[in-house]
Amino acid sequence: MGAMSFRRERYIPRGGPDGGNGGRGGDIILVADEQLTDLTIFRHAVHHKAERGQHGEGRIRHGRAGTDLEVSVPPGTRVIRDDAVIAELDAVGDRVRVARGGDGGVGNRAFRSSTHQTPRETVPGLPGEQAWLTLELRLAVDVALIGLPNSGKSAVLVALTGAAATVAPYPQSTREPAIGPLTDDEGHIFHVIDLPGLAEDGTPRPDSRLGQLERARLVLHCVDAELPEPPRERIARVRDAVRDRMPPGAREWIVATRAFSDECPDWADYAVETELEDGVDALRTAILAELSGATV
Ligand SMILES: Nc1nc2c(ncn2[C@@H]2O[C@H](COP(=O)(O)OP(=O)(O)OP(=O)(O)O)[C@@H](O)[C@H]2O)c(=O)[nH]1
Ligand SMILES: [Mg+2]
Repeated sequence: MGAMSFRRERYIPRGGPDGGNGGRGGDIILVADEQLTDLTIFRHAVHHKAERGQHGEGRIRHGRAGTDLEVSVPPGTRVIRDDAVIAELDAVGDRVRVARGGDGGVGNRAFRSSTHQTPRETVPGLPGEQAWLTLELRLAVDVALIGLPNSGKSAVLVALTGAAATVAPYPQSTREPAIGPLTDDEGHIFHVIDLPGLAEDGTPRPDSRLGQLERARLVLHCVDAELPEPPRERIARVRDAVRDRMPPGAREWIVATRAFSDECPDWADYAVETELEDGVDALRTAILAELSGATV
């Protein structure tokens, strides 16, 4: 708030206008904090309010600005306002201002001029911005497994990472994405995600979570080497389905499943026989080399 005040001092019988300006209110800033891994704290603390600015006072004392309020969120948080994504805080330390503090008021001293010696005008401070935000935690994803139903995505995830995922001899056995970790020699953890969601004909199912693909740096496209239908046609079908969601710059490797590594088909980059654990170590080593190289 601005202040209205006139200077009153003993030997200055008619002091000039001296009301200072009010301080502006604090902003609300979201900060990606590595200590957090989920959004559960927001279940208990829904409302966040930054400090208000201090009032201006006489003797041209301007009010102090309100302190900004920093709210910690886990890295990977996506901020949505009015159905639009306004920010993604992916890296530790990423920050975004989500609400501005209101401007402080203007004190009467600001209105003085040669013809206007005793201004009584003040402008009150404005309220700060209020916003309802939707926070969505996007899982950390480095490697995504995609492919037609029953192509061995879950089997490859389990073989590579030891994740507890459902592997079953019928299509669409996996409904929810499953995640497993891969750790390199220096202790960096990479996340491999099994992304089900394509129907038999390669079109995305309505409940597909393929949007998670957007964050992958490496896509492992699993293709069953034993099926009679030409693999290149199946590959093209899956590529058509995910084309819009392929992250720019991500690499795609074709992984033939139910195939031995020393007989890798010419349409594939790698071949694995997950039941016999053949080719799995070589694939894991190649993935880590690709990802570790990319982080330097
Ligand atoms: N022998 C052998 N069996 C495999 C291999 N890969 C997958 N399978 C089997 O094929 C079946 C399907 O594998 P999943 O890993 O469940 O396939 P998926 O792509 O996850 O399938 P959905 O989740 O249904 O889309 C399971 O019975 C696996 O054990 C492989 O390399 N060798
Ligand atoms: Mg599966």
